[in-house]
Amino acid sequence: MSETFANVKRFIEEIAAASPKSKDELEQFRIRFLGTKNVIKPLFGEIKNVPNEQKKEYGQLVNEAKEAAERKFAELQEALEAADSGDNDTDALDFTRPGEPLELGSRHPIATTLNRIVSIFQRMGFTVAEGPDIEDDWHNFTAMNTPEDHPARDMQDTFYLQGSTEMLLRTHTSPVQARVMMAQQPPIRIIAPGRVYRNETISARSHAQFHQVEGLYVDEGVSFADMKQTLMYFAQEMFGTPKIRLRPSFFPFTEPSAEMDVWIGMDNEKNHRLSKGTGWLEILGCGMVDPQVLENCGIDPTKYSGFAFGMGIERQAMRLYDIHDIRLFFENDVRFLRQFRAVV
Ligand code: 2NM
Repeated sequence: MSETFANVKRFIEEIAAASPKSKDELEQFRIRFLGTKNVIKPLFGEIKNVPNEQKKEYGQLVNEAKEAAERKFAELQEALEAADSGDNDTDALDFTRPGEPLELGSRHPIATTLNRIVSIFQRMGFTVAEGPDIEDDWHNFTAMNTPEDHPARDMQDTFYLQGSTEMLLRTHTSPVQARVMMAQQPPIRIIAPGRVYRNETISARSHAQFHQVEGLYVDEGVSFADMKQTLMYFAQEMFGTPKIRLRPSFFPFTEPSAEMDVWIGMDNEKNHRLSKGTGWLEILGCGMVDPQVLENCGIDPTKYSGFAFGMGIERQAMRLYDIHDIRLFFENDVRFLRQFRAVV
C-alpha cells in the first residue's frame, strides 16, 4: 500500500521539477498531467485498494497532485507567453528584415577646407606645427616686428586677458612660427593651422574668432621665386589653376610683402560677383620673412632667408561652398551642418 502513496509522491515531485522550455514541451506536460488520459486520473481509482483508515489521507494527496499540476501549468504558460513577447526571444526576431543604417555625422566645412589646404602643403614636404591659443605679447607681436604703437596692439583690436597687458588671445598663428624658429635651426618647412581671435564686431562678413593657415619656409638661399612657385602649385591644387598674380602689400613681418590673387575668370555670374568684375580673387598674404624677425627668433639672417604666407579659412570655405554669412560656421545648426554630410 505504501507503494501506492509513493507513486503519487513521485508525480508530485515530477510536477514540481518540470521546466518546459518551449510551447511543445509545455503541451507534453499538459497531456501527461491534465489531458483526458492523464496519469493522475487512474490514481483516483486506486482509492478502493487503500485501507479505510488511510483513504482520507490518500484522497487528499491525489487531489494535491492534481492541483499542483494545474497550478504549475498556469504558471508555466504565463512565463512562456511573457518570454514570447520579449525582444530577446529568438522566435520573435525576423532575421530577414533589412538593417536600419546609422545616421552618419558630417565634417564641418571649416575642417574640410583646412584639411585640404594642409594636405597640399604636406605633399610639398611641410609639416604641421601647433601652439597655444593664449599667447604672450612677445611671441604674438614683438617677435613679429610689430612696433609698440602699432594699431593691432590696441585693446580695440586684440583680446587681452582680463587685467593683463602681456597675455592675449593670438591674433594670427605667427607666434607658432616664432616658437618653432626659437626651438630649431633651418631648414624649417612648417604650416601652422589654427584658431585666431580679433576684437571685431560680429557680422555676416567678420567674426571675433576664425581660422588661419600660415606657412613658413627658411633655409639657405630661399628666394621670392621659391615662394611664387610654391604658391602657384598651391593655387593649382586648391583652385585648379596656376594662374596667379602678386600685388605689392605690407606686413610688419615680411619685406617685401605681397597679396596673391587667383584667376577665377568672370564667365559665370558667381565668379563675376566673387571677383567684383575683375576675374581675380584675393586668396592670401605672403612675403619674404623680415631679417629682423629671423634675428628676433635666433636665426642668423646673414646665413638664412625665408618666405611666409597666411590665409583665412572661413573666407576660402565661404567661396568654396557659396556661404554668405560667416556666423553660420559657428552656430552649429544641424540644418546647416547636415548639408556637408558625406554621400556614401
Ligand atoms: C601672413 C602674410 C605674410 C607670416 C610671417 C610669418 C613669420 F613667422 F615667418 F614671420 N608667419 N606668417 C605671414 C606673412 C602671414 O598672413 C596674412
